[in-house]
Amino acid sequence: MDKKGLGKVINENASKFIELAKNKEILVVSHFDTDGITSASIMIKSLKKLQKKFSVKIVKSLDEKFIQELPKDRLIIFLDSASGCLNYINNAKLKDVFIIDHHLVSQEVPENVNIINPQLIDGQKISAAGLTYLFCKSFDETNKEFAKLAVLGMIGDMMEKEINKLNHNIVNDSEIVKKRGLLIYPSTRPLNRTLEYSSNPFIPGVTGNSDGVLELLREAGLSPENGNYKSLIELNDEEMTRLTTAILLRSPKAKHEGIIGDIFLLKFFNKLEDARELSATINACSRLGETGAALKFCLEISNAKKEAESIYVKYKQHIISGLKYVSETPEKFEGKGFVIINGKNKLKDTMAGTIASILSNSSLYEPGTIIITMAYYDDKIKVSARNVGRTGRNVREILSEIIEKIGGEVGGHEFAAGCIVSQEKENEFINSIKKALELEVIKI
Ligand SMILES: [Mn+2]
Repeated sequence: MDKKGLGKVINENASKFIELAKNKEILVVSHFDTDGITSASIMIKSLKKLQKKFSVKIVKSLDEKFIQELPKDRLIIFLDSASGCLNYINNAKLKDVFIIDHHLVSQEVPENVNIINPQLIDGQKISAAGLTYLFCKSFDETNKEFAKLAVLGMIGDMMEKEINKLNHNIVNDSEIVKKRGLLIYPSTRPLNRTLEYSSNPFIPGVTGNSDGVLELLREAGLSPENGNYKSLIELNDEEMTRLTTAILLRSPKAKHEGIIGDIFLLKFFNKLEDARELSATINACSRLGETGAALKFCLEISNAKKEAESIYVKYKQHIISGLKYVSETPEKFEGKGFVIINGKNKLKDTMAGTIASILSNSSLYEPGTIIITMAYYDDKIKVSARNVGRTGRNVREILSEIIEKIGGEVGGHEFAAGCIVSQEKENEFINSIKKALELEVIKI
């Protein structure tokens, strides 16, 4: 490939896409996470403006069968996906394919595939929603109005803490209001509610504990006015500092820099909302299998707000009860540098990974600690593994070695991986993982 800049690759692909779309129906395939859903929403809104005929599929992951069965007569555009499936696309004999993605490209790009992926260009960090936005803006400048969706995608993929020039320009296009402060969301709602449901960050003794919340607020010298607590964005500098100090006292391993940053506020359904909250709402809908609701919410279709919000409430309750279970269960083994929580049928399998992530982002454990959660589903066990602070041993490798011996499937990468084993192998798995994790410590 010759060395073209990302901007040029985007512009060239966009004109080619518009040309091919003249007499072909379009199929949009996108990933089910916040970045994928916002990418699809930007594309849907842009195609509607062009009065194009199209359909949309949202997927959790792509496999060979799915790609094999895609209609051959459509112009297919993959968003936030497909970079790892180039061989399948080649084998499926699809005609015109476009890919807008930022995941790793592991195979050669087939000739009929037009791909926009910074990994093939200059490695700039940008969400798929950001790329989709630039793509759609390149054929219609007025698509600038969708910049806020690109920002939600960026936040969904957790890229908002170090914003590079490319993303900075997208934020500027979006009319988003930035405010410096505590990164607890939603920053727009009464603090007592926000703190009670805060799982990112998880605050020991406060998250999921309404008495703990009131105690913390009292310590910070904050009291309700006319029965209501202020929201985070209504606090003055001094109140913000007092609250930050009170939270840091609860989580001694947390760092000041980690919990302070930019709060992003944007208009959604005509109300000023916290972008992190919107992103979490979209994520919750998808995680609970309601991708349609997630998409309608992003498209700001009336009724969709109520629906998405009620799914989100349910999701938060699952998280809080999962965290409660984890803190109380006797089925928890704490070794040196690792924790194994066996949720059996008490922890929902769809929440096991989320709970492991929350614990790994919390200040409950030292960086490098490995968190393993297990949950039953059907006759199998879903295992999730995370490293606290995204540092330390390669959990994917550790799981792979065990699975090789006892059978099952592994996925993920070095700091976030998972596997599936049969329930018959429960004890064998636990013994093997304990042995492997204890052994690793000795090696160091
Ligand atoms: Mn993504």
